[in-house]
Amino acid sequence: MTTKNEALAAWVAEAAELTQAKQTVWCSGSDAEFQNMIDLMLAEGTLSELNSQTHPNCYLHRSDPQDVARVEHLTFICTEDQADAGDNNNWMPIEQAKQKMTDLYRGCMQGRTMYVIPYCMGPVESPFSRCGVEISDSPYVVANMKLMTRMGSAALRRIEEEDTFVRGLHSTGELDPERRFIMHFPEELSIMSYGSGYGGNALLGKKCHALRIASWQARREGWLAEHMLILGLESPAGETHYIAAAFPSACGKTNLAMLIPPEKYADWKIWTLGDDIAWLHMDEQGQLRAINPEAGYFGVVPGTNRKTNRNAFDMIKQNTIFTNVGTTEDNQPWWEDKKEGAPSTDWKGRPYSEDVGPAAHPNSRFTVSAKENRAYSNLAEAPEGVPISAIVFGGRRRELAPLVYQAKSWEHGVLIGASVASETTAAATGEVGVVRRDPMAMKPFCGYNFADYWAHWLSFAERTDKLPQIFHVNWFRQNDEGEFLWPGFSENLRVLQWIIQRCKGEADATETAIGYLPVEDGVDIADLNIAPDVWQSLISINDDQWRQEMNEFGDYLDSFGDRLPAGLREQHEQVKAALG
Ligand code: SAT
Ligand code: MN
Repeated sequence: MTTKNEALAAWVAEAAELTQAKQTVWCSGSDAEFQNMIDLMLAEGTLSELNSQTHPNCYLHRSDPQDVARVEHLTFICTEDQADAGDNNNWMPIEQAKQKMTDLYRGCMQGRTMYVIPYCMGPVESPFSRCGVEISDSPYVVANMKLMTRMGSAALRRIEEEDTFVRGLHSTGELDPERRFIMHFPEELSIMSYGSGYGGNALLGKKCHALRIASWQARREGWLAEHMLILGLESPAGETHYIAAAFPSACGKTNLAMLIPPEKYADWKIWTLGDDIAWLHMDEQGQLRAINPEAGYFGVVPGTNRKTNRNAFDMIKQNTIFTNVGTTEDNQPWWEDKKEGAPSTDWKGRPYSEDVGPAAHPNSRFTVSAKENRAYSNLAEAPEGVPISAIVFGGRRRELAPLVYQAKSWEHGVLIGASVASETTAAATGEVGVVRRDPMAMKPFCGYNFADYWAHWLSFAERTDKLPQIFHVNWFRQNDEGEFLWPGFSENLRVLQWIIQRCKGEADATETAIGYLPVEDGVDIADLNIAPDVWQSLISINDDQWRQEMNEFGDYLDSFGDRLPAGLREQHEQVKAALG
């Protein structure tokens, strides 16, 4: 196979010449091709089969131990003008970045196969979808892209019709952290990635395209590319409301998107549309609609069990690629908090021993097609997407942020989104557990200056009066002993119910300086055994702490200088004034 698109053919030829690949293979996206990749990796030893009785079609990939997470310090946005990338991104001049990457790519695929992977982010028939082509020398990337995107011939046909696509060149290189870069060139819709085989660094359709490049495209074209799950909440009466929620990596987006209601609410239902990325467009009626550009899940494995996420737990029992988990004696995958079985081998392939570290890497992952999820919404493939009633922001905060609060307006909601801060997780290399600013959970993923991004968010208020309500949640409050104050997981349904009631104007709330909070009996917790003082602390705010927070946040906003939109500054002033 090749292509009738000349620009694509020329770029592929150029890459083959530069990398000196032994051969070029165009990926069709067929099941047979997927199986070929699996067989190839099994033969190479980069993949091993797991217990086929308990886990049919499940495989384990052990990555290089130094290549287990996104590398934010090696990720760059390269634009003509540095200010367009903003202080929120690492920046390198375009020519310098290209030179660096060209030097790395030169001859890097000698003796190797170069795969050309056409893909479509979003349903192939959706006007909101966008296509790309990833060139990679990694069969692991081909197999994962097959599970994570609409990959192959149908995407190529669309590319040939549209004549526009995002170009991503990837090589695993030597996996040397000193020779690893993830470069983005939003002005020319291209990505260059070298030296890592890890998900967010190597599956270029995901964070590189669907967030960093897409956020740039979205600003130009008047839509939003966000780090959000999408779920549908169906009431016993059969009424479904759709919610998009942004949390930083490894803060429970997958768990929330697949939530199984607690027993008391067994007649409610959550439908998954997406667990990581949402593309939001305004329709002709001024309603914000969302599609999930992805077709699979690249989820955090540790912590997944029958109780925390039964749907995921069952989903990953077949047709799943595991990366960096441990194994049991009978070769089943094993991870911390699985609550079943016992590890015998750790993620590095060594005999498991508690004192050497966890069996599964804390950022070990499963890759699986969304179709394997029994809660997959039948609207997940709808070209027009689903109407969004509420946007929810959240982070991991031991203290400060209450369980849930609602913005007073869209503009105030943008401020709330911009003020998201969260404890860091194992999803990126670096220290874990330190609070950092992560506006809209997009700190690692916004492909341009945050100040311009907030202005873009604010601009939606001028275009429609039907915008979703905006909320903030925090499932992670702790007491001094480090115990969680809120049970989380299934019980989060109760908070979602309050959110939808608020959207419908059916629930009372307490107005505070930071937004509307639930009244004492606003969220049904009667059967949850939460002490009254604990509940009070979950649904109230500490003015002193918030004054300090708003001062610190103000300094952060100041760091964006003149580019900061006046509307955001105003919102900040208002909250500060209300706190007194
Ligand atoms: O590594 S990924 O970017 O694919 C997952 C995540 O960190 O959210
Ligand atoms: Mn993510």
